[in-house]
Amino acid sequence: MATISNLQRARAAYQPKLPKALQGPVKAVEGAATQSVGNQDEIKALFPNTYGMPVVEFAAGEAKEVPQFNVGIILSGGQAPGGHNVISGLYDGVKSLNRENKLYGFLMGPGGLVDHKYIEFTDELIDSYRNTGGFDIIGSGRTKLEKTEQFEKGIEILRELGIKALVIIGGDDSNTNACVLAEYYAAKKYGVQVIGCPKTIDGDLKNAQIETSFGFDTACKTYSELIGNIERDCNSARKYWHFIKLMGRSASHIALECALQTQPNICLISEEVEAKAQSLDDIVNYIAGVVAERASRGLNFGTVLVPEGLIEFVPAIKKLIAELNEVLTDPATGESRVFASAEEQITFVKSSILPENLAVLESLPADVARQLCLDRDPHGNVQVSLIETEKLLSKMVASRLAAWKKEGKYAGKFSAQHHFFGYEGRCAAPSNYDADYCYSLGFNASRLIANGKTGYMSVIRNTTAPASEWIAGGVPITMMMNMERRNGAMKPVIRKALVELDGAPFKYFASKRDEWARETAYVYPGPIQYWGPSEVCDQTTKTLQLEHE
Ligand code: FBP
Repeated sequence: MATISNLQRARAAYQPKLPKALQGPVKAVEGAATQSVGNQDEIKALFPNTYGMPVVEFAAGEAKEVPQFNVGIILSGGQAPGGHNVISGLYDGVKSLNRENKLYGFLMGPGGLVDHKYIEFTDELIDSYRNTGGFDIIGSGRTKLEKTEQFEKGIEILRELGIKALVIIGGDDSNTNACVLAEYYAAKKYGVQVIGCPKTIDGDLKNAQIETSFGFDTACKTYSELIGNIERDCNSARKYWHFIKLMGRSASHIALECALQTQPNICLISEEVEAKAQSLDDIVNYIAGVVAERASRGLNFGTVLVPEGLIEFVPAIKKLIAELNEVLTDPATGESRVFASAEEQITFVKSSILPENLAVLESLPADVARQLCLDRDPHGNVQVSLIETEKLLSKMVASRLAAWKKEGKYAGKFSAQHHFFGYEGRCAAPSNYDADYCYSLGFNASRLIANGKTGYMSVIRNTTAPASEWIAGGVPITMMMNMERRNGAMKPVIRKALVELDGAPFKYFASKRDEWARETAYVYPGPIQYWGPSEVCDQTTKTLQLEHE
């Protein structure tokens, strides 16, 4: 057990705010029947028991006696600030309905359910994790919960512990699996409800019903603090170009939000690269052009933000990755093919893909090509966080500038520093926004459970308003689904939200970026503040503010 810091001790006393509707007894107000966002017939056929359910909103209701029940919770996937507050909110919510209710946590992710590894939460344990970052209270994992055998192993322990409902905290893939599990248990009439909760620092689990995934706010503020510090160093020494890669897997929400907060010289947006069908060469020319223009005015320094997933969005590389995903999946089992060695896997890949994709693969630096051919996460995603795009780009920019120098087009100095911010922000102590939002999501889940809901995501909306005006309720997960090709087959999945090029956050950025490239217009946001003026402590992300304007 780590020693408790003074900040953690002081922060433990913070009582997260709840929406007004959740401050007393609630009644569920149900809307009309819903439809999935795409492929309605297929999704309906796959989810006959959980399709079409209404959106639910909680309003003040009458106090009712609720029979004793137990709940289980799982943290799934990458860490995101606020996970402990979802658990403490759920714990307080469940206990407020009946002090005898119990909350169990399955250890190290969905695998804990399958392997029957769990703990029971106590007041003491919960109190020592309130308003802290991390997922270490029970740990997290990326085991995919998708097979009948796993669901059956799960029901054994759920029955043994008398668990009536399971809350799964995860991103789009984990919530998709939560929905499949809800459907399975409903079809089998096992009497166990499943509720999802929107987590991911990536910010890509959002739609008409979900304003933001939790953790995005704190992670972006943490990265922006670091970027601001680098910008200030950069503007003090005036001798380096800093290439900063930011996590976010596919979507560029984190890079965009950090750009809005810190006003760097360059921020690449993967979705724009794809929409404009840009090649790596186009991107390198753009960066080198900005470097050369600033150099012509004696400014041999700057900052470049690079979204983690960039490489996947360069159309030629995207085609290559799509084919790699196909050939690396065994069509008989739908699982990843198994090879005796990495070399055998690479040889197999090279002999199986189309000549034009092989040419793209071979044009990439050897380490990047190798990375693309090898590791996948359990959901079949390329592990983009392992690809050093920031170094790849700066190397290519350096050689472009050297060529321009020979041609007499450039006479500056180019010296690069590299950074990758990802893990630095995922376990930060939650901002006031995430502390309140997560606590509310967890507390709200207890009300969805008490109202007998299954296959729902816990949802809190209107979060740019003061917390008391937030709207609490639930949305059927099937409503967010469509069919997409995954690992060589069509699968029902929650649609991932990428940066919208006609959305307000990107449009604002696009209107400013030329000025930010030329001028040194840096903003230094400083560290997250927990106490002090509201305009310093309680601001939501710029993304959310612009989306709500
Ligand atoms: P989740 O979507 O599971 O929340 O994870 C997000 C993320 O942090 C990505 O930004 C990153 O690409 C990935 O996890 C890294 O995964 P790992 O923790 O397994 O290295």
